[in-house]
Amino acid sequence: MSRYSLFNLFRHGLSGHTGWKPAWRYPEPKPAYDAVIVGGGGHGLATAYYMAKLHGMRNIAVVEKGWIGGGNTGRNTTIVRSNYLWDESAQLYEKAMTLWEGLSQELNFNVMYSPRGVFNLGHTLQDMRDIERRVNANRLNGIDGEVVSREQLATMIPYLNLSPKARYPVLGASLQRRGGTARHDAVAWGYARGADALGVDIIQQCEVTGIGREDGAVTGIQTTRGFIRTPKVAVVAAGHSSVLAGMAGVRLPLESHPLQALVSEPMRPVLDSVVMSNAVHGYVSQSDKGELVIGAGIDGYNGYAQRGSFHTIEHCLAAIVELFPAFSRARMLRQWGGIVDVAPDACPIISKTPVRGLFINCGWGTGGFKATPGSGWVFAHTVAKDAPHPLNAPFDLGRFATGHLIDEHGAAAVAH
Ligand code: FAD
Ligand code: PYC
Repeated sequence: MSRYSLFNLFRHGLSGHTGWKPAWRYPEPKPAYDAVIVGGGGHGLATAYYMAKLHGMRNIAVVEKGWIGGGNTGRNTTIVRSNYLWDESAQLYEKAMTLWEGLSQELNFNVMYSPRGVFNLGHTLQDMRDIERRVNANRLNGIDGEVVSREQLATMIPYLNLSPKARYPVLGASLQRRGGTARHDAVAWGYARGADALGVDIIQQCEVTGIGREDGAVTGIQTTRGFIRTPKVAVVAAGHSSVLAGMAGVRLPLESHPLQALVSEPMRPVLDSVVMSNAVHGYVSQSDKGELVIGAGIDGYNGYAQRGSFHTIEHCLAAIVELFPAFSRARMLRQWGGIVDVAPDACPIISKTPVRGLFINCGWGTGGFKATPGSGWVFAHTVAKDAPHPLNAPFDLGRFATGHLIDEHGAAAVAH
C-alpha cells in the first residue's frame, strides 16, 4: 500500500468514514437515451464501457433491477480460461483472455486476475482422448494447453487423490497455465467506475417490465421508474434473458436453471491452481482469503430461484472429497445459487433480433464469467454498428434456424 493510500485510510478512519467519493453516480433516469443496456452484470457494464470508450456512445444507460454485480457476476466461482474446442468459441474466449491480461491496467482497478493454471481432469480413456483432441485444437488456435500425466499431477496438485482404486480414478488432465481466477465483483465495479467516468448513467433499483415497439422497431423500455425512450435496447440479463426477450415477442432457445456454489471456512494455502472434473461434477479452487471455492453441476430442472436442491451440492461434495480426501474435514461456510441461461449447443447468443433495435447477449450458461471483457467488447461493436463483429458473427440467433450449431458441451466444464 502506498503512503498516499495509507494516509487516506487513516484520514477516512478519523473522519468516521464520511466524504468518500462514490466510485459511480446514482443518477435519475433521463427521459431518453441513444441506447439502453438492460442488466448491470459484468457483461452489461463491460458493454457500456466499450460502447462509450471505443464507439463514442456517451448518452447511454445501464438499467439494473437490483444492484450491479448482484446476479451471476457476483455469484460465480470466478474461473477464467479459453480452452474451448471449436475455432469460433476458442477465438471469442481467447479475445476475452487477452483483455483479462491487461484489464487491471485498462480500468486502473485491481480485478485480481490470477493466472494460476486450470486443470480439467480425465478419468477414463475416452476423457483422455477428448483432452488430447481439445489441447491440440487449442494449440492450433494459438492458445496455450498441455496434456499432463498422472505422474505429473502428483507433484503439481499434492493433495489430489491419485489412487487407482478411486471410483473415478484420475488418469491425467489438461492444463491451461494462463487460466485461473479473477475477483468477480471487482470486475463489475471496475467497469462501472470506468463507464460512469465516460458519462454512462448506471441506474440501479430499476426493473424493466416492458419493451415498447412500433412498426417492428424498439421505441423504449417500460421500467419501475417510468418509460425511457431509446432506439436501441441491449438485453444482457443472463437467467432472465428469455423473460426480457419475451417482452418484445421474441422467443429464445434457452432454458434457465439454478447453478450452485459454496465456500468452506478459510484455511492455510493448500491448492494453488483450479481443479475441475466434469465426470464427477465438481470443481474447486482456493480464494485469497483461504476459502475453498466449490461448485456443482446444474440443478436439472428449470427455475428462476437463486437457490438449488440440497442433493446437488451433496453429490458435488462427495465428488470433491473423493478427489481431495483431506478436504473432508473442512466445514462449509455458505452456499448460494444463480440462474444460468443454457442454449442447446452450450454457446452464447450475441445477436441482433427480428425486432429492429433489439439486441441480445445471453446463453452463457455456466461459463460466462471468463468471457466478460470479450463479451462486452464484441457486443459494444454489435450494438454501436448495428452489425456483429467477426468474432461474434457465428453466435447469432440464425444458427438455430440454419443448424450451424457450435457444440461446446465438452468444454463447458460444468455438466449440463
Ligand atoms: P448477471 O451478472 O446475472 O447480470 C444480469 C443482470 O440482469 C442481473 O444483475 C439482473 O439483476 C439483471 N436483470 C434481470 N432482469 C432484469 C430486468 N427485468 N430489469 C433490469 N435488470 C434485470 N462462469 C465462468 O466463466 N466461470 C465460473 O467459474 C463460473 N462459475 C459459476 C458459478 C455459479 C454458481 C454460477 C451461477 C455461474 C457461474 N458462471 C461461471 C457463469 C457466469 O457467472 C455467468 O455466465 C456470467 O456471470 C453472466 O454475466 P452477466 O453479466 O451476463 O449476468
Ligand atoms: O466455465 O470454467 C467454467 C466454469 C467453472 C465453473 C463454472 N463454470
